[in-house]
Amino acid sequence: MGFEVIGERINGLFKDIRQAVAERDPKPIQEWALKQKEGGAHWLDINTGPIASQEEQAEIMEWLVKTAQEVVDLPVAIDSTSVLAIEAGLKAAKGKAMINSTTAEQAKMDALFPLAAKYNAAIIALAMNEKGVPKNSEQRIALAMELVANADGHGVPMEDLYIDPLILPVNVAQDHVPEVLETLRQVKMLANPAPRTTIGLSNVSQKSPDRPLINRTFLAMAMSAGLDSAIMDANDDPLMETAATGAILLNQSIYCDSYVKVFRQR
Ligand code: THG
Repeated sequence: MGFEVIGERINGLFKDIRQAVAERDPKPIQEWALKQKEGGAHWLDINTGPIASQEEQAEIMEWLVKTAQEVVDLPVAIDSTSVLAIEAGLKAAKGKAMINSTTAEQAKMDALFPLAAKYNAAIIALAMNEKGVPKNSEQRIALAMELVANADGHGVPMEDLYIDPLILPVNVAQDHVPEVLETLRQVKMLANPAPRTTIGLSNVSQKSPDRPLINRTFLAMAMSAGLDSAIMDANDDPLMETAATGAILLNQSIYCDSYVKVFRQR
């Protein structure tokens, strides 16, 4: 299994998606599903955006998942803080699904790892708990160890567990960036087989100028440290080319002259 791109674009954070959700207009959802697949996404992240009621979040998640999978055969990553919305997404999803995400809070782990096991779903697990996001790699790793132990205890295999060390914007949390890289290195040594890793790549450049440059530079560094998937912009060509080239240089995919094309069509 090579590097996996989880397309970030079907997210209520984006104005066009927010509006499509409000009007229950399938068109922008389906256009972005197709466009991200064309770009080379292997998964589609699906996030309703902030919505007050849990019931409404669940209903919208179900609609978004079904609407996207009507036009593409890609698996979905169900991105929500609501357990109700996540279960609604899992029920609606075709094929393999991914839960995005649990934290290391015991109540969250006790609700979501059994769901992952029941639906044979992959699950992203964030290195944070009720106290928030840790400052350094030692504390992030301590949480990753709890996540690994709890996943294992609930019968979730390591190849379905994606540890997310949580990357924050470099303009406000610059000192976190090397800590995240060190966490990636150490997560790969926590268990054998190792859990997988992921990050929300675009977080790193929020509110900075020249976001694409920051995103692709950090991606190359993170891949070298052990990153094997990212929630990212599948339609940023230089970024996708960086991911493809990283996978070649790390000897994770077999070199051929058309390796960028191969990466995006896999
Ligand atoms: N980890 C996990 N899941 C995540 C994140 C993470 N899901 C959400 C997020 N972080 C990853 N996805 C995005 C999507 C969009 C942006 C950043 C991360 C983004 N959006 C523009 C902005 O805020 O400036 C929106 C601008 C617009 O409306 O055009 O940057 O870390 N597991």
